[in-house]
Amino acid sequence: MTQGVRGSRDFYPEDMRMRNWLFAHFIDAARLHGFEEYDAPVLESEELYTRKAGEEITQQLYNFEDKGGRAVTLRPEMTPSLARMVMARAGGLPMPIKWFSIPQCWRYERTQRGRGREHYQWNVDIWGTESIEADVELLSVLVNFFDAVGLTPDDLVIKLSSRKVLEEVLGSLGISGENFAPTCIVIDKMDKLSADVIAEQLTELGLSSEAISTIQSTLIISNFDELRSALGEESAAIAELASLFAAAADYGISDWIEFDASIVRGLAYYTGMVFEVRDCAGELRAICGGGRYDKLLSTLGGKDLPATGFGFGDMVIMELLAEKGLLPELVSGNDDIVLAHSTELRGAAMSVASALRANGRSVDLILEPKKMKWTFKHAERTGAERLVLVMPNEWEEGKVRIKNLDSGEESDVAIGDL
Ligand code: 4HU
Repeated sequence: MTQGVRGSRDFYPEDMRMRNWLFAHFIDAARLHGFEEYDAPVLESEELYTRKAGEEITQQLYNFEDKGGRAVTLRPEMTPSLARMVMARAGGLPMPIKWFSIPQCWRYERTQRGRGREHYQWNVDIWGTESIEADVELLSVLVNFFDAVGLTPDDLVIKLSSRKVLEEVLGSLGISGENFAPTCIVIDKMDKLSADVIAEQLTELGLSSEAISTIQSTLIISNFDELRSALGEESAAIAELASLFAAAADYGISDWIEFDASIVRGLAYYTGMVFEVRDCAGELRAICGGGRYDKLLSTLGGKDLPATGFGFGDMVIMELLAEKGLLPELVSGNDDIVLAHSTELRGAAMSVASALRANGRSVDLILEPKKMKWTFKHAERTGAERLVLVMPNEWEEGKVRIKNLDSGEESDVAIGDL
């Protein structure tokens, strides 16, 4: 028996209806904020992801050698492809750019099996502006999406901080430069690994026990005023976060957002705002995450451009929506089902179907002899609006019998009036 590739999913029509429903909401929220869609190949050069900070995403590449000996990989995330596209047109793109995409991304994890190895990840990014308004615009896109699918601040929280918080704390301890990103990657794993293991990994990065305890006492701050006392009024991180919260208030989305110093995210390239969305019950993994990454292009050999964005996977959100009873009942929703009463009328049924289709109706023409009973069941199952019956006496008068499946009303309609 032929099986699909391990960890990959098939989408049957009922799955595809649900996926398209979700993606339509992704697309709507982005379009409502003036974002344009882009795409890139799922296969990329492995070197696009050679970052040495110890990120999970670069340790789990679904990579291989192609027939020309090139090291390639299925993309694990979209941001480097986007960076490559922006860099290739550097100077030629009118900034800022606001782009979104819903790429399939792949991972090949070395640890447990039976876990998903692909997902679709809605990506929304703004390039070319350092303004905090761009970061808040992204949060507005998210809130707009959550609103549209029926989620509220009782269900979800956007936990937010800035990498500059940790940068300032570590800077005051004399830690800066190349150890910063690896330190963030370790800190991101704090809710998965024990305090001992975290301390061990931070020690390996050269942090003193004093530094480690300072980090720990900073990360438990979940109140912005407390952070302000800890970092002081002169802090650039404080100024940035204060203007972010002020902008969020103007957007009317403050109820969704909570400061949390423990948010650092597990990607090496973040430089400013970082956030993730968690379910309030605390049962699920992060629903989405993102942040500002102003220095990514120089790591790829280009000239830096400020950028901010988020990635939003299709799996955890579907779990949450199912749990909250917010998934719709979807049917194929054809407009008309056309049935020939007998074999002699099959040609007539084809011409009726063509006439309806020419008028923009979606028509499911029954392709082989079927009983009325089967056809009614089929109509109900597929959620059709009308049943169009091609019957001998009516056809002779140039008419078809149309039954409205909602109201049960029946009428004979002239072919010319279809
Ligand atoms: C990730 C990347 C690619 C595929 C999957 Br499933 N997950 C990281 O969350």
